[in-house]
Amino acid sequence: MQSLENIMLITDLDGTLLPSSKEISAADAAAISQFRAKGGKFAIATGRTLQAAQRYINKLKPNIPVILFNGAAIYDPVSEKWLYTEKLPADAVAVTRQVLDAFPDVSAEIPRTDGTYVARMTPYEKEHLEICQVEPILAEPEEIPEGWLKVLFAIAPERMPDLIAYFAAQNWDCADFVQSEARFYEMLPKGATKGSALRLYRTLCGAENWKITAAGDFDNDLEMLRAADISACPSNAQPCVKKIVDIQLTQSCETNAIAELIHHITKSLEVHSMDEMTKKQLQATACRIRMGVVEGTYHAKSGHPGGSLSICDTLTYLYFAKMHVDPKQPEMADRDRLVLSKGHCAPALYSTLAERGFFPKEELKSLRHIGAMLQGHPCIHIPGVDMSSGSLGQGISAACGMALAGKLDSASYKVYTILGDGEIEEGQVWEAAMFANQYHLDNLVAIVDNNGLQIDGKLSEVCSPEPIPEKFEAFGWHVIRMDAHDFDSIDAAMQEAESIVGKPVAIIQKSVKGKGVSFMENQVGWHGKAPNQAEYEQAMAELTAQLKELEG
Ligand SMILES: Cc1ncc(C[n+]2csc(CCOP(=O)(O)OP(=O)(O)O)c2C)c(N)n1
Ligand SMILES: [Mg+2]
Repeated sequence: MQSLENIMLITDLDGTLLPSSKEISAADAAAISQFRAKGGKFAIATGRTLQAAQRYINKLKPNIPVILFNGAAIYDPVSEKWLYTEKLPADAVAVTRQVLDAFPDVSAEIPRTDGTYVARMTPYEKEHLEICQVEPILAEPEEIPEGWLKVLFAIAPERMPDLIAYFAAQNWDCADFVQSEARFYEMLPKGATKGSALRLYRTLCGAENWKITAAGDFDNDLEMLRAADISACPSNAQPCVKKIVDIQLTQSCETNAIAELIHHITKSLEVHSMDEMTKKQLQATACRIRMGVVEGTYHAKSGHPGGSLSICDTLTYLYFAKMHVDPKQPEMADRDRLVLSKGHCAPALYSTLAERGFFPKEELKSLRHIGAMLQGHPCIHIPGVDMSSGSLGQGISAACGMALAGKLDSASYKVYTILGDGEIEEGQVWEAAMFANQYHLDNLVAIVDNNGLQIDGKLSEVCSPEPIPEKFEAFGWHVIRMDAHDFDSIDAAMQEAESIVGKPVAIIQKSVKGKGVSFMENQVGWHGKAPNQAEYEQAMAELTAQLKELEG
């Protein structure tokens, strides 16, 4: 069991952790307490004031700062200090006055760090204060000192559309406006959301390297869910929330959804990290696969060694530690599939398949020879090759089709596809990305080999597709960053990919083109050129030395 040291869970209160009774269930409380006891970092992110959240803070004992006022403040309950507050501008007074005048049935609650002010008491506001157990200070907007953290307007749910339409017609620019519950409409400091607070949180609270899981159910949680590494929602969440999260919990806020989420988090960490022995074996296998790449391209007197060498560790992990394949039954129906979308890197795929036993290694020496089995780009007739490829951009589309077929057949297999970072300049890739999102292809993992080089130059100079992670995120994918030459990183990324439900996964792997052969590393000249005899001998000598060290 991995420690929960760098694992953070931040949850919304109302509608996510809190059921309609507003009492935290014993099951949720126990799960949170165990999570903290194992070193996990627990926080809440709520639209509530400190006063209104205090009893939950007392009960749950967050061991890290919490987000209050819908993101307008970060408060440390351990030191009892405000770490950050964002306040409304002076114009908020006039806005509040105008709304109170236009809607005789609306109330306005104005929290400051020193307490909660209420301008006009209504039955809805009264009920809210009672639920939150807050003692208000009654005052007219003009009498309330500045330092307003937000304004919460409460109105009957059936009147909410009128209130929203009124705000929309005014087009006020001095603040942001969001509905946070059926009865509540909030005016917040511009740009302050639970998401902006969570992004700030990473630097302010030393959370840069923490893996953050966020849970929420409502519109005002969307930004926070997007800013987290993993996002989850209870089954009662709004459709717009369900659409963007990584994990849709089966339980609702009434039936211990957070306990379910904590179980999910701890379970996903139970998969122990790879032992040193396994890692060394994989490193040695990757080294032998690299030798096959050099062997193949040398004998072919052509081919693509650079981009082949950058994916050898990933292919090794997939074929030797992850994918369900059987070299004796290459067409087994429930096998996991791999589509090498960057088909020019066939030497790496062939070498991996040969190493795994799909065909004799001897075949590598006839790579690209007339009449030989192994042609310059993957061909579906070769044992172990799941799709012909080579025309950049097409492989991912084929992979989407396979994944959709898997879904329609309720099949258990996963589909992996490897793309080049230059390849994703092709528009077709983004059509496929859109499609995978549309059909929730969570059985599809696209790995982008981000080696920074294209056919004849740096991506940044040819046509940059950066920022790659953000682009996939914008297309609705769950994104994982990976170091392509570190098996711990590969292992963690692939396990995370496995845990994602409802979304396709993009793994952006930082890699070195030509990895493993010193004079080929990061050299664009080795994109599509074979080594001559002297270069072949040097490359093989280097890889043999690496292998000896790993096996020694
Ligand atoms: C549609 C299409 N256009 C052009 C090519 C020629 N081509 C082969 S590889 C390559 C560059 C690909 O760069 P990248 O995807 O970054 O590959 P890697 O660096 O991984 O080798 C190009 C333009 C092709 N195979 N298909
Ligand atoms: Mg590249």
